[in-house]
Amino acid sequence: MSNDANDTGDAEALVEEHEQRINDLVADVDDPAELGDDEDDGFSMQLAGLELDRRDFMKAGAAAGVAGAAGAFAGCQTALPEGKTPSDSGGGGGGGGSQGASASHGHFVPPGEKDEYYGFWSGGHSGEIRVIGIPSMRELQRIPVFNTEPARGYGYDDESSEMLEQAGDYTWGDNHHPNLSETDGDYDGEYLYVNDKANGRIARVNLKYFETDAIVDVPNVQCIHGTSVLSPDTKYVLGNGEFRAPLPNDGRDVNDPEEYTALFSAVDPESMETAWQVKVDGNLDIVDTGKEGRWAISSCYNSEEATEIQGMTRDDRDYAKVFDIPAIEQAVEDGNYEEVNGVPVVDGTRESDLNSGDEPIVRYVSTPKSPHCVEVGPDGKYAFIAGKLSPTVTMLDLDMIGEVDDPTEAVAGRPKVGLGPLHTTFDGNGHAYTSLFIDSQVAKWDIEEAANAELGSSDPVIEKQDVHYNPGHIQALEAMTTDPDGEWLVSLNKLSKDRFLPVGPIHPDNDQLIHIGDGEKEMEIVADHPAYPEPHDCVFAHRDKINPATTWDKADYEGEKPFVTAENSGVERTGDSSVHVKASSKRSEYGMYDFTVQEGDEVRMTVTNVEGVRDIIHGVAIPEHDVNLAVAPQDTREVTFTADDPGVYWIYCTYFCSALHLEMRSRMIVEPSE
Ligand code: K7E
Ligand code: CUA
Repeated sequence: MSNDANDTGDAEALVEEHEQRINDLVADVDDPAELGDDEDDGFSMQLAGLELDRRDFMKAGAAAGVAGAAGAFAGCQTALPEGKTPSDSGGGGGGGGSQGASASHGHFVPPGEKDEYYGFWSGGHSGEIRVIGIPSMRELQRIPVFNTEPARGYGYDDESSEMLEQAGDYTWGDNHHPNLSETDGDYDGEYLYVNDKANGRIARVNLKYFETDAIVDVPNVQCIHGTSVLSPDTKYVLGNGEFRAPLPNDGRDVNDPEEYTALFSAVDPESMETAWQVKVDGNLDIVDTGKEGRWAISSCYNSEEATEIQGMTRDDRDYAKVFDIPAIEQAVEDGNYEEVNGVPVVDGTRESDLNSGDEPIVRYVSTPKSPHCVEVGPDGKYAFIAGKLSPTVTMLDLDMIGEVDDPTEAVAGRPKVGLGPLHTTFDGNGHAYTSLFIDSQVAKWDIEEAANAELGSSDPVIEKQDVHYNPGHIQALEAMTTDPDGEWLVSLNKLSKDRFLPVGPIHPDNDQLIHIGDGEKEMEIVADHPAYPEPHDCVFAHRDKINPATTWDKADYEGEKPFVTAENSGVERTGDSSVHVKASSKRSEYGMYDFTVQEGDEVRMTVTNVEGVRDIIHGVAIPEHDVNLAVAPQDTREVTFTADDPGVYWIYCTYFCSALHLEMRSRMIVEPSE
């Protein structure tokens, strides 16, 4: 591509080429034979000769955004909610715009009032979890997970930096799928688990403190993509190792596709250790589980098992894989595994012994090529597998999957919903909502009607809502429980293009709040919400199910760290070149006005916030030593550093804690060694 921004010729050619590629892929898949016996549905012809309609502009717009020529299409694609003028949506952004639209569906939360739902957003390659109130869409908190975060001292105090170090010592992660722990199929408010696609890790966030408390670097996998807790009681946290690689991946066999494999991993939610893994054919993408603890369903692409990207979309079919969890546990118990890097690895490839009998540990269900997401509906009857390159969603009957000889007989429906279906969510009232990446729409459809209709029929589709632009995940209130709440749906749109004030070439995403009610009325977009790149998924829990602490509970760290008061503040020499500095903190002073150490000392510093009042945080910053703590009421934090340079250093508090906050200081004196 040319560097000249005005030279759009190349950009247009790129767009065209990109579009052509999508068309080829989509058209490839649309063999009506795969979609049932209804030869008259005619949609393969329709797709082969796509007319130039709105969705083409959407599609071109998506590609053009990538090619840097979005402006050329901007005028064609803004479909505003009824009754809205462009200035309504353009001027408001978050706050003002929200207020204006609230007249219709009360998502505006007045000052002093609270949201009804917690939303937990993955932060993508920012590595964090974001807590956003629903329906206001106000950002309430950020929970650092795979990243460091100065405002919370995360990655600066000893405990969190050691945790990050032990989990591979990477400086970032790419989290996509936040999952709340469950008891009896409902959120229990204890933990949130999230993947790191970039480095093959799974982390746990403690929801008492909204803080990451464990990270496991899952052995033998490069990348964990799909992640789900096993319903109904969080027996495991399951992770899809997406990328195929030789096992073990030690430099041998790099050119031997036969030796490449993908691994499905189960992590114990308490010990956060990898319990077992299953070797499978094809790549693993997204996973969800049935509601009864038996089935986990993963989407899979690259059944071709190509080691180069072109080969991965060669064939027309891929699979969904259905893991029989108790059968896998039995295989592990029977010793039917090979141990690799300390983890039992069970062979779940199609040809394996464990898959040859009547009760295979992994069932391979043929689907149209390159499916994307799997979501299981609230009643646990169907798994919904979005087609991505096929305009359909495949419904897999989980009551039947264990009963039939040929697992494709468990395909209960395959509605044609639109182009680029990626993710599906539920209102608990019999409707499914599927995001359409290419069409830039959300399609609402009737689940039972889809089960009764011919495969490939678009009759079950009730309504489509334009979104702005190109949605990935969509999520409705408590949609992953057995009892979704309906009312609100968020479409996590990858591109915002013209929806916000321009802020340079890297745009925010656009999370749109859509009113769905109980699903009986039309969908209505009520707010645009810019999102810092790049969230993928989110999960919503009613506020009654989450019970965060407002101050720390000393008992949670007793025996591990001291509780430092003004009385026991001071310096203690612990070795020839090591000291332990203990300091309390309260409004607005530390436990000592100064302390002295020797040049070259390793300083372990322990700071307790003795306040009993919520929201009074004290920070500890030591200039030129990279020291930064954030200590909440009743909490103790520790940091270890070396005092290398003689001199005087003013320690100060980083949280504005009182009128005398600026006076909250102490002095570290580093004496030169003789
Ligand atoms: Cu569709 Cu990683 Cu869930 Cu992104 S994945 S969109
Ligand atoms: Cu303590 Cu400011």
